[in-house]
Amino acid sequence: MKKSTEVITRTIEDANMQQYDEAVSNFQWETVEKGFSWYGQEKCNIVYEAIDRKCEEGHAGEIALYFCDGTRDEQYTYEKLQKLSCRFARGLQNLNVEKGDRVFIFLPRTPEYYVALLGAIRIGAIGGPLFEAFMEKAVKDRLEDSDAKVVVTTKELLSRIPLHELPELKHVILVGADEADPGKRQVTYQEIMRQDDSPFVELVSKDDGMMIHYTSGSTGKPKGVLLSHYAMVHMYLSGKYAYDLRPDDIYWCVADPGWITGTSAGMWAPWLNSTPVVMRGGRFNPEEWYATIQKYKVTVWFSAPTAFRMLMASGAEISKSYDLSSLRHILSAGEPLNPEIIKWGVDTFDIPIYDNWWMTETGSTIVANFPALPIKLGSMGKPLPGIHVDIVDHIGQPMEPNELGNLAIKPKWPGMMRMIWNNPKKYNDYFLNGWYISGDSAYKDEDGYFWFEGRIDDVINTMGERVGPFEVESKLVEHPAVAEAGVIGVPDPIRGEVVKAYITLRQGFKESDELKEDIMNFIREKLAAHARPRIIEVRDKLPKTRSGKIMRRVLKARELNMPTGDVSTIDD
Ligand code: 6R9
Repeated sequence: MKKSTEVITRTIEDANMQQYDEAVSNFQWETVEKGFSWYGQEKCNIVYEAIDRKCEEGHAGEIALYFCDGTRDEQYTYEKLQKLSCRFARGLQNLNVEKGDRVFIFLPRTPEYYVALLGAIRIGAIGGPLFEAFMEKAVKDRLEDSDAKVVVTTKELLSRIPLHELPELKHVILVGADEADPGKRQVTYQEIMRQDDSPFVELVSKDDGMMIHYTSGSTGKPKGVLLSHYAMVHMYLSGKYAYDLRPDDIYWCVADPGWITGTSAGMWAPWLNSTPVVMRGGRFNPEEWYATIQKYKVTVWFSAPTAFRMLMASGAEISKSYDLSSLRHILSAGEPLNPEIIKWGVDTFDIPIYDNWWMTETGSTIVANFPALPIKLGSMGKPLPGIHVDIVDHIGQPMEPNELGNLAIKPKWPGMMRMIWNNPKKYNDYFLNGWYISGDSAYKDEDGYFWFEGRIDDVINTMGERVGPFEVESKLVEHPAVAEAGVIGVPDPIRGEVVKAYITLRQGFKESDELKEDIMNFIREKLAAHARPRIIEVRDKLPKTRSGKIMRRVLKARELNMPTGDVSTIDD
């Protein structure tokens, strides 16, 4: 185990949480609940707490959202977000959208994304955030599995929604379009927004569904992870303790709202903490990223190791030509944060980068390097107060310090998923002997710090995004040249891992660079750009179990020159 012994002891002065041990020992979720207006009552709504309450408590005119994308440059107060989302909510009601219905958002990173999500959740509907880069198959799987009633999208993205295969999808709301074709179940955003903007909100039960985020496992289709309104308690606390957010901060979380980090850490945590949010459209670009920090005087910046590595690779010259002195601290999540990146962070910005470990299923941060703690470089930190995390073995028994095992969490914590949509079996598979099993292997040292080791299953983490190998394999074999496919993640210095596909070819096809290129593009165009294999290796045959299942474990072991382990079930 590559255990770094380096420690950064400097902490944030006046951090929201000053003493970690004290916060843990005195902790009660009820104390956190008392800060919410619904305390002691059964009904609530996260949109009311995040937006409306700010308006009622005298902050209506304060900026909640700054947005720029090169063409638009806009600011939204809490009041403006309230009014816009009330209009949208009424527009949905006019379409007979009801509490519990699934409303999906398939838009580029723009303020309309948030308006639609807030509007849907405002009436008790379940918001389904989708990533703009998803292609037809990925979109269809998600809309179909969730029986989505509405999708909010643009004309450009429309071609990726196979309407004829989605009979339950009743309405397509088109943002930025002048007209819509009712015969194709379309209605324009303007039409939807032609409503009264007076404040209203549907209160729902704390356990009612709030958002459904799809995420990849190692087998089968993507899983619809349902979070409840009660997750707000957790998101608020992560914002306060782990992200150390305050009302006078300017906070920029670069994650797309199509991923959990973009919603939970990107909008709910800051707004629940009255912290204004920066949203930037467009793609990664070092100059523009640094320019964004300079332009808005960003104080807290949340990004991911892949992005830090790309910035690091772009060189110190670029970073030096911008004024980045507004930054108080930086946050990271999604993949292992290497010690080199933290050191680069200290060199470049003169502040630490704080790691956060969590998953779509956990709703919000679970383990973090809190500003109140010394950072052990390479470690993910310690559990959020109020959450019991441990390392357990294969039968769910807690292990000794420094023993490698399953990173596990004691249910239920407030942000915990409430179900896997339509799939109680997949949901139950997460639990063992009273523990939630994360699928990550890790160990805990004698000081209670957690250290990440790897995934236990075959899930690939490329650029901080989860890619299910099965999804890619299923799409690969739809290509006319591909007979069989096995997909694994292989280490990459910038992206963490990249997708590598082993394939066998159908009769009549010959291996060539053009063919490989064509197969890569096929995945990019049909599934998603981030799922595209960057390496394709053609084989005569693939290692399989006798039941015909391709053994990714064997492919991976060969790739990494590691022992292949138990191959007793291999075919030949
Ligand atoms: C928030 C998010 C979850 C998986 C998780 C783990 C990996 C997340 C990490 C990390 C090492 C960290 N992961 N944070 N690995 N260090 N700080 O990323 O959710 O997309 O569901 O991915 O990402 O493997 O199991 P999600």
